[in-house]
Amino acid sequence: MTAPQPSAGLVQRRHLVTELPGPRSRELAARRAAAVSAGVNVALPVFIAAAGGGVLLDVDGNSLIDLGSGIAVTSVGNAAPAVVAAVQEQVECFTHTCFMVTPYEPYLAVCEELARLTPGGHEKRSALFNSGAEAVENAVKVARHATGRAAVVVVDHAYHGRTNLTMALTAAAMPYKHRFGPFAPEVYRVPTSYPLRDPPGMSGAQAAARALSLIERQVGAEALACVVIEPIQGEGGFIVPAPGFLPTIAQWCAEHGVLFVADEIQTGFCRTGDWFACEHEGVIPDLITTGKAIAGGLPLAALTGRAELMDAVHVGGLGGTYGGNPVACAAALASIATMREHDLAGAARRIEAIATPALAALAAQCPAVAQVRGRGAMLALELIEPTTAAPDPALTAQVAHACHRAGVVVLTCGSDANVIRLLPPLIISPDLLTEGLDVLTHAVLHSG
Ligand code: PLZ
Repeated sequence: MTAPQPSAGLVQRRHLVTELPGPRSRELAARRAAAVSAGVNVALPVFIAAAGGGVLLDVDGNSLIDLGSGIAVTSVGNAAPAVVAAVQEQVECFTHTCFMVTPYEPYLAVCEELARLTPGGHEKRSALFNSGAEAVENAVKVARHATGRAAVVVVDHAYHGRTNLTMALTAAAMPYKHRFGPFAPEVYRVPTSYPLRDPPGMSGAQAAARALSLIERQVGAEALACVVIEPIQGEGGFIVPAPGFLPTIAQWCAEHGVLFVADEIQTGFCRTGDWFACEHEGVIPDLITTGKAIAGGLPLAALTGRAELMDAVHVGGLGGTYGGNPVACAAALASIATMREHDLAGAARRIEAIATPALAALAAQCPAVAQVRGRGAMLALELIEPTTAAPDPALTAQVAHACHRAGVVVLTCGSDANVIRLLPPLIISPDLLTEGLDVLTHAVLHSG
């Protein structure tokens, strides 16, 4: 399978012409401080002028390797030619009508694709939104409406968004919840499966039993509308649950009339080597939220679910001014076509095949690397202080900064901010990926 061509004109290489951030970026950072809320953080204060394929070109002329995809969004590449063409074509026809006022076909076509691509052969319906958080909120609305129950269960290290309800679903106080309460009620949190930190040998089924016994004792199935869960946890640390954890939870949900909601906003659309991460263990969610990579960089998110649940909602109960904007839908159709035509799930598996041995070799040399984990092109290193095994957020920040200074964009994550995560565009060339991994390896070996 050939990779799609990155956008014309941007050479796919790392090339630094100034220190990072360069003078022009520093000027803009000063303007930023005077105009943008300090509450909006920036990982790397390098201002971007253009981007294409797997590189970011900054305002000083530096070309950086992108191993973050704008947090798992530009999986088809940045400014992917097919997305750019579809957006241009749509934007010249019309930019907005509001689907709730006068509808248009691209919205339908996206919902048809979601019905085809998401796990399970059952009849499905979708609704489109602007952001992942909005999709998750609507999943809870539908689950409560369809079941007539109020309680929602989430797990440790969960991340589901920054709106009031999704803050309640999100685990970490810092930075997401600190002094932003009170939070929505009827949200209950149980332990997840975290193989590195669970008792040695704990199976997925045992971790699920630990969670389910708490749910049964402290919530009760008859009060519970849904369990909301990321099949591989994103912001919380790229935590891959032990095999059996997700199927056991899903099975219990099915037996108790509780809806299993998969939040695949970060894992979905080929990132983990399948269209959706749930497929890896054959789990079929009742409701699934998607976003990020669905539209190749335009804001779009979706809630897809069993037809009888999604259609149970009263007419007018779901919606929003911009949800399923026609330009974002055109971008989504082009992104999905690109993923299908170029087998980007296979591309994610090939990225794993290149990156995992390199990261494992690094771990073998460096006792601070407690674990290499992830699946497909969603890979991570958890860093610890080797003598105490305590999480090492300071080392993690140093490693990320060293990569950034060298022109490689990596992100961090984890409830303890001690995980380096890799989310390269799925169309990244093997050479660029290998160069990025070399820079990361050097940064880990020379930090601390
Ligand atoms: N669910 C699983 O990963 C967004 C958040 C970045 P929105 N993750 C990146 C930040 O610090 O705000 C995310 C996710 C999962 C929901 C969301 C929320 O998606 O599009 O950011 O609202």
